[in-house]
Amino acid sequence: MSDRAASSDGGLRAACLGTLVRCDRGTYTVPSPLTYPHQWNWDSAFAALGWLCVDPRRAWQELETLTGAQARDGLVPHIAYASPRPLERLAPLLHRIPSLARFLPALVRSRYSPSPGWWGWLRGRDGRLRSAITQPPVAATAARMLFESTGDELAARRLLAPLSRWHAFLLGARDPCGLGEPVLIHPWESGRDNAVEWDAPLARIRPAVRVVPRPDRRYVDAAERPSDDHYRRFMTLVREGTRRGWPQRELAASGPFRVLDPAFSAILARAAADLAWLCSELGETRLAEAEAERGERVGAALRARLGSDGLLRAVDLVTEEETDALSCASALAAVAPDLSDRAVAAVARLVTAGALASPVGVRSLARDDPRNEPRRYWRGPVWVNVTWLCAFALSEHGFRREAELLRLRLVECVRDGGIREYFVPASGRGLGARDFAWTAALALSTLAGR
Ligand code: 9WN
Repeated sequence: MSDRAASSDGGLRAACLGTLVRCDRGTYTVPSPLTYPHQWNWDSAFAALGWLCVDPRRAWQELETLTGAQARDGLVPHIAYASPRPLERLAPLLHRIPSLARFLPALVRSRYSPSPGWWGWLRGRDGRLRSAITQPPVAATAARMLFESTGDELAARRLLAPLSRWHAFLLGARDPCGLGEPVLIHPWESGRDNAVEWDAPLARIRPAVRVVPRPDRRYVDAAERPSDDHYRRFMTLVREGTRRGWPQRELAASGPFRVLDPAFSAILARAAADLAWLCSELGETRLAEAEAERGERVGAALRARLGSDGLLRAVDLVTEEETDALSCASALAAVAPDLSDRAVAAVARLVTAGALASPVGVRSLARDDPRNEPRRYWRGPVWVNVTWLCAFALSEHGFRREAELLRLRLVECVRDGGIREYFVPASGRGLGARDFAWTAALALSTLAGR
């Protein structure tokens, strides 16, 4: 399939389905076969919405597999690694023998960096190797959508406890000072790795890791990926966390990188409210109350720090300074259920006609920001999941016309730019990984009128 997906809706649907099938690993979906060969957290929630259009059983399975990788403390990891290949199976053993440990990079070289050893060979409930950080908790909202469409009580019930434990972790260990929002301890947790908001907090991290494996650049142009300087700091944070044994509460209270991300918080506020609804539909009153309380707590924290322009911004907790950047995080804040009309109207303007608007969807960074790089990852391009979440948020708040406009732009974007990872805002050219699962899944869902 060429990068240009298809000219008709039917053709586009078929192309998207083709991508989902190529990313399917039976019980979970990889974000992209070449660039991201494992299971990622929010990617799977979006993939589930794509599967819902063609195979609802497979959609539920996606979320169940995701929560299977949960850690004992409730964290659902940002990556659950695919079963190691035969040679890779030796890696945890070799790691213990110093003279052999140097052969490790050669064994795990070909797939993705960081490999599981960087995190200290951690395992989830289901035995899979996993990372030690999390990602935006979209899964409960996806579960609610699956339930509304399929009514499958058995499948929904299996997710209630793990999702609730994850939310409890985010507002427990990850909120040691009672701010009402989870503290993110690595830029990867935001899902917007090299966003400009993280430049200042990352600048304080002295890069202790000098040589970083970059298999990501085998398939994607270096100009479209985070820089080496970013990667040295990302990996330094990982190495340091592993050296300390990942004390989640301590890292959130006094670690070297600590931020509040309005996008992550808003997604959690919505997820908790959706899980409360699901629990109450299934008669789980105690869980429903706990989740409703969590959702309200995050919502109140967000409302309390709305800016004078009606928008929310990221906070660097080490300096207690708010970022000066206007990024898609401010737009994604509208995903929170209880925001004032004024706040939602500010977002609606911003994404349809303001600094984040483009003909192909919502920009990751304001058009006139001097740091804007239209080709570089989260520093300018349009991402389909962001446009989709903004459309969803606006429609939930009753801004139907604006939501519809974003949906039209999303479909045009994928039809013309291909099933790629992200897109140049002005031209719509598709960039980054090919055969990108959430682009396919969310285009399918939008075409289905969901
Ligand atoms: C690090 C898988 C993930 C997405 C993130 C996106 C990118 C990883 C990377 O890919 O991050 O987690 O290697 O760049 O930023 O949002 O979940 O698609």
